[in-house]
Amino acid sequence: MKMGSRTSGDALEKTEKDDELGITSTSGATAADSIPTLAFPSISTADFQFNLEKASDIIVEKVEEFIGRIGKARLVLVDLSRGSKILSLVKTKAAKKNLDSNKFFTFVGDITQLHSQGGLRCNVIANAANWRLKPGGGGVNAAIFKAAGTELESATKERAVTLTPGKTVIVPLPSSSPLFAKEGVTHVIHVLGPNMNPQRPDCLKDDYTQGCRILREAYSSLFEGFVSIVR
Ligand code: AR6
Repeated sequence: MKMGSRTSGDALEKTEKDDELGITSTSGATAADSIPTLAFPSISTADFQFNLEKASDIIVEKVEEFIGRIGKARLVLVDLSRGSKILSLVKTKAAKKNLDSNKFFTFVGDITQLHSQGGLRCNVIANAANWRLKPGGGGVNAAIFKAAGTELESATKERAVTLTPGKTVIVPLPSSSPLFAKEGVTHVIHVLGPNMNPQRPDCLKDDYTQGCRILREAYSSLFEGFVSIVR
């Protein structure tokens, strides 16, 4: 199989160097490069230990709710490994609902290197943040702050200093940030999801009524934020 080509059994997943429109300009840029795209990790499902079945239901439900409002733009759920359980659950559930795979798909790669390593240009990326909006802590938060340099930290501080679960903050990335220069990321949207991990602040102690409500709120706010950027 040619790398990056779509396969029928894998219709909702794209891989490296995917040139889905098949149009390449003389500069090497593809038409897909200019499509506004939000890449987002699965909020709360690793360090925050949120149930994967429930999270995948919510991701698909929220994508379905917003897909009609994003025009030509795209939503892409990203995870690091091919064996990602959350990607496979979401892919299966999205296919069952016949969600348009040009507008929503899953992608295996590092969210901080989607363009340089994966050939997928995403102008907006989401971060699974912590409540203090600080670098470090592991997971995707540590990776994004590291890749974006100190520019993201200062730009974040100008917008907010803390976040409550279910809320987001949109941070325009200065063009001096390496993530802007190398990857073409113009905005980072920090999202604080519900926490089910007793070792982390605000643990919901297995209260999935609250947890699901907060995760829904988080995705609504994330997708609203993206809509406001692309509008
Ligand atoms: N690229 C793409 N996906 C990633 C990357 C990456 N570089 N790194 C991790 N993931 P997590 P949470 C996936 O734990 O559960 C932090 O310490 C990962 O496989 O980053 O919301 C913060 O400071 C998983 O699918 O976020 C918070 O305190 C998804 O990203 C806390 O963790 C989210 O995993 C937030 O926990």
